[in-house]
Amino acid sequence: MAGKAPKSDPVQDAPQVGGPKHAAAGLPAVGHSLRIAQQQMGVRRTALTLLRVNQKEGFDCPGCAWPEPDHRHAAEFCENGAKAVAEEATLRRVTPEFFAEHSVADLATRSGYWLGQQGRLTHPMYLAEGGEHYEPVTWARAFDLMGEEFARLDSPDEAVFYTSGRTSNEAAFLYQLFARELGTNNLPDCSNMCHESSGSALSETIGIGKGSVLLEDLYQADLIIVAGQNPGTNHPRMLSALEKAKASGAKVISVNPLPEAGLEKFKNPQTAKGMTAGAPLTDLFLQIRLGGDQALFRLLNKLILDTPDALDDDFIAEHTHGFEEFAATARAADWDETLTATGLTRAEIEEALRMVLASEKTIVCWAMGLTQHKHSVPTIREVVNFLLLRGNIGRPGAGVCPVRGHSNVQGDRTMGIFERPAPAFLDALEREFGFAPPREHGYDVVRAIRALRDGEAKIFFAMGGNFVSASPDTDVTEAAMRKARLTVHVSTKLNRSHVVTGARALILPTLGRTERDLQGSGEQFVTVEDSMGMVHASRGRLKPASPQLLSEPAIVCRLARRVLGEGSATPWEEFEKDYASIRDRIARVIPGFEDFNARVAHPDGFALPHAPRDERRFPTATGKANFTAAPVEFPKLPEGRLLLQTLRSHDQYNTTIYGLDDRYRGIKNGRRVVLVNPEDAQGLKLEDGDYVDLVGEWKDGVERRAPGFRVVVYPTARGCAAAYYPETNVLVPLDATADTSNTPASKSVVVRLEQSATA
Ligand SMILES: Nc1nc2c(c(=O)[nH]1)N[C@H]1C(S)=C(S)[C@@H](COP(=O)(O)OP(=O)(O)OC[C@H]3O[C@@H](n4cnc5c(=O)[nH]c(N)nc54)[C@H](O)[C@@H]3O)O[C@H]1N2
Ligand SMILES: Nc1nc2c(c(=O)[nH]1)N[C@H]1C(S)=C(S)[C@@H](COP(=O)(O)OP(=O)(O)OC[C@H]3O[C@@H](n4cnc5c(=O)[nH]c(N)nc54)[C@H](O)[C@@H]3O)O[C@H]1N2
Ligand SMILES: [Mo]
Repeated sequence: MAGKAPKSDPVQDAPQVGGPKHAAAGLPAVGHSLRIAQQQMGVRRTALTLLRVNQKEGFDCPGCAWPEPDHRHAAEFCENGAKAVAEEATLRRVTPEFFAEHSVADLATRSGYWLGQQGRLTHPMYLAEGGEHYEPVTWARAFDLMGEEFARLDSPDEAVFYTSGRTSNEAAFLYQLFARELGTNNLPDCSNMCHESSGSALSETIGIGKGSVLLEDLYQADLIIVAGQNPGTNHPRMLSALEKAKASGAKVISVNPLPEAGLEKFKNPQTAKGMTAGAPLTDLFLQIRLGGDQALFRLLNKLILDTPDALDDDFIAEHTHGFEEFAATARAADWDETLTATGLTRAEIEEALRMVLASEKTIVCWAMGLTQHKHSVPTIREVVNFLLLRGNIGRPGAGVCPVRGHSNVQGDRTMGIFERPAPAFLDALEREFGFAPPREHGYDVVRAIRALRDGEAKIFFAMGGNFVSASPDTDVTEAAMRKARLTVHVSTKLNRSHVVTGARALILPTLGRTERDLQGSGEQFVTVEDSMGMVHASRGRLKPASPQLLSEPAIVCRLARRVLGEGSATPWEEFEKDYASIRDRIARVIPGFEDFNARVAHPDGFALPHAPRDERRFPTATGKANFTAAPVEFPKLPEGRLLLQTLRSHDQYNTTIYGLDDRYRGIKNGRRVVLVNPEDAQGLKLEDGDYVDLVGEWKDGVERRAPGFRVVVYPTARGCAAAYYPETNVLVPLDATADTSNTPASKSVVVRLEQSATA
C-alpha cells in the first residue's frame, strides 16, 4: 500500500499493555523497521535507500547524532534510523489538491500522527489573511510576500529565526549570516530545549560546550556511566559501541528512574551471535528518582574525597581551579539527604563507589534525563567535578559524553546558530563579510514565545522542526504564534506548526537528506557534524519528492537577495550555485575548518579540534578546568502528587509519530498512557487501566490539564511518573525552566491525577 495515506484520522488511542521487555534490537527490530519502511516506500526503494544510510558515499542518517564507526556494516543504521529515513523517502504526497480538500480549520483538528502520515510536501503554499485554505504560490510570489512583511518591520529584532537540528552546516551558516546581515541575533534553536544545559555547564567548566570523547575512547574505557538516557530507543547504534566496550572489559552503570530495555540487554542485529544471545549491558542499575542526579554525584564526590589515594593530585594541581572551595562543600554532603533525593539504598551507592574507584578510565554519557530539570546546569557541573577528581578528562578512555539528539544539532551551533554568539565569532563574520553584526543577544526559544505573545516579535521563520508541538505550554505557545503577522516554515512534512499560524502563513517545501541536490554548478553535497565533533559529507541520491522543491541553502540565498537587496555585498547567487563556495567562507570564519573543502573530501571526514581532549588545555575564564560548588537541589513533592517526566516512545521522532506502540515498554496501540509506580498507584487508589486527567501544579496557579490518560502500573521509581511528549507539553509551564540555560524543565512537572471524565 505504499503511496496511500490513511484517509481518516487513525488515532484510536486504545492502549494495550503487556509489561516491559528486557532486551532491545535484534531480529524483531529489523523486521519491524523493514515493514514500516516498505509501507512508506515500497520494496525496491526501501532496499536502495537503506543501503546508503551512513555509508561513505551515502547520506548521513537523519535519525540521531551518534557517530559512524570506521568499519561500517552494510546496514549501518538501526530500526529507528530506518523509520526516520522512511518518513522522508515516503512515496506519499501532500499536494495542492490535498490543501483544497482540507481547510486549515479541519487540519487543526487532526492528530500530529495523521498530519505526518500524509506524506511529503510538494508545492510552496500560502495562507492569506482571513483565508480558509492554503493555496499554491510560485516561489517568486512567496519571496515577494516575505519581502513585503520584512519591509514592514520597525526593527530586525521583530523577526525570529528558529532552526531544528537537521539543517546542514552549509544551510545553517547562510541562515545565521542572513539573520545577522538583517540585524538580529534572534536565532533560537531546538538545542534551547535539548542540550543547552550541557553547553552551559561544559563551557563554564571545561571551556567548550561539546563532549570530549571519540568512539575509540568508549572502547577503551573501564567504566561507562549512562545517566538519563534511553539509547535502546533514541541512539540504538550506541548499544553496539557499549557492547564492544564491554567485550574489552568495560563495566556499565545505568542511572535512570526507568529500567530501559536497551540498557538491560542488547541483541546486536549486525552480528550472528547478537541475533540470538543478547548480552546484558548494565552491570549496575541505579533506579534513581527524577532530579536526584546532582545529589548522587555530590555524595560520590564526597566519598572519593574521603578515600585515601583516590584523587589525581597532579591533574588537580596542574589543570584545575577551585578545588578547595568545591572540596569543602562536597565533604558536607549528607547520606540521608542523598538517599531521600535519589531513592537509592546505601548499598547501591557503595557498590557504585567501588566500581568508580576500580576504574582508571571513566566516561559519563547523558541526555535529556540530565538536561531538562530546573537544576540541570549544576547537575552537569557536578558530573564534571566527578570526572575532574580522578583526572578523567583529556586522556584516552575517559571524559564527558553528552549524547546529542538531532543529526546536525551540534554542527548548527558550530555554524553560529546561537542567540548569544561569542564576540570572536562576530568579529570573524565582520572581517569576512564587511558588515557590522548585531552584538546584543537575541531570543532563545522561551524568550521568542514570550516576544510573540507580547507582540514584540512579528515574523516567525522556521528552518525545519515543529515549533508549536515541540515547545512547552502548548496553549500559550499556540496563542503566541497566532499573534504573528507572518509565520513561515521550511519543511519536508506537514505538521501542526503549519496549521497554527500567524495572520499570513507560508509553507516552503524543501529537499531532505536522501534527495539529490542539483544546482547551477552541478550536483551538490552538504556536511554535518556528529555528537563527537566529526565532520563529514552527506549526499542524497533519490529523485526529489517533487520538482518544485528548493534546497535549504537555495531558499536562504533567494530570501536574502529579496530582503537585503543591494544592501548586501554577500555573493548569495554564487553560494546557491556552488556549495563549495560556502565552505570556503566557513573555512575562513570558523576555527577548525581550515582547508574545509579538501579535508571533507576524505571519506571519513575529519575531527574538529577540542582543546581539553587533544591537549588537556581548558579555554575557560581561569585558563583551567573549573571545579564548581553549588548547593544540592532536588524536586520536593507535595503530598499526593507525582513528578512527571515527559519522554519519547519507541515509535516517534520528537514530534513525528511513526506508530502508536512503545514495544520495549510493552505498550501497544496508544500514546495517552501514564506510567505509575505500583505503590504510588495503590496510595492514590488507582488501578492499572483506570483513566485519569494529568493536572499540572505550578506556582502561577494556572490549571494545566491533559485529559484522558490510561494508568499503566509500571516499575518506575517511587513518586516518578512518565508520559509521552508532545501530548504532555500542555503541562510544562513556559516559565518553568532550567537556571542559566533556560531549557524547559520537561522532566520534572508536578502533577496530580484526577479520575477522568473522558475515559
Ligand atoms: N528514535 C528516536 N531517536 C531519537 C529521538 C526520537 O524522538 N526518536 N530524539 C532525538 C533527540 S532530539 C534527542 S535530544 C535524543 C533524546 O534521547 P533521550 O534523552 O534518551 O530521550 P528521552 O525519551 O527524553 O529519555 C530520557 C531518559 O532519561 C531518563 N530520565 C528522565 N529524567 C531523569 C532524571 O532525572 N535522572 C536520570 N538519571 N534519568 C532520567 C528517562 O527515564 C529516559 O530513559 O534522542 C534523539 N534520537
Ligand atoms: N515535553 C517535552 N518537550 C520537548 C522534549 C521533551 O523531551 N519533552 N524534547 C525537546 C527536544 S530534545 C527537541 S530536540 C525538540 C525538537 O523540536 P523540533 O526539532 O522543532 O521538532 P521535530 O519533531 O524534530 O521536527 C519535525 C519536523 O521537521 C521537519 N523536517 C524533517 N526533516 C527536515 C529537513 O531535512 N529539512 C527541513 N527544513 N525540515 C525537516 C518536518 O516537517 C517535521 O515535521 O523538542 C523538545 N521538546
Ligand atoms: Mo533534542
